[in-house]
Amino acid sequence: MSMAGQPGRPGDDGDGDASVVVDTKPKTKRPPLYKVLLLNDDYTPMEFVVHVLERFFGMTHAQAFEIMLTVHKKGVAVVGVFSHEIAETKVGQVMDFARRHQHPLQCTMEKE
Ligand code: TYC
Repeated sequence: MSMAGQPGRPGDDGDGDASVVVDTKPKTKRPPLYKVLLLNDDYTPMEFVVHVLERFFGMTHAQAFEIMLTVHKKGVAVVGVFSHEIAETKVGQVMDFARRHQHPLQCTMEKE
């Protein structure tokens, strides 16, 4: 008995010609985003953290102070979300700046 005219599998329109045109969606994927996190410690001065947030994350003084306080109270906060390359650059800038000023401030990134 012929199976023509009885579609079942994806791409099989049942006309018996074994069509392979299945995937018509453009499969472009958005690049993953990364959260940049600032960690609390007992030694880095609050004003230094505020300055870091203004300087490297474009925050106003008020925004920077608020985020700094969140980190101080909660232990960690997301300070921005970026592409992998930009996130890596920000983390590097913060870590380098903190090291040059001999503060133990830690900045990391994680996939969103
Ligand atoms: N806890 C620090 C202090 O009391 C301030 C601080 C805030 C440090 C945020 C790091 O990411 C940080 N001086």
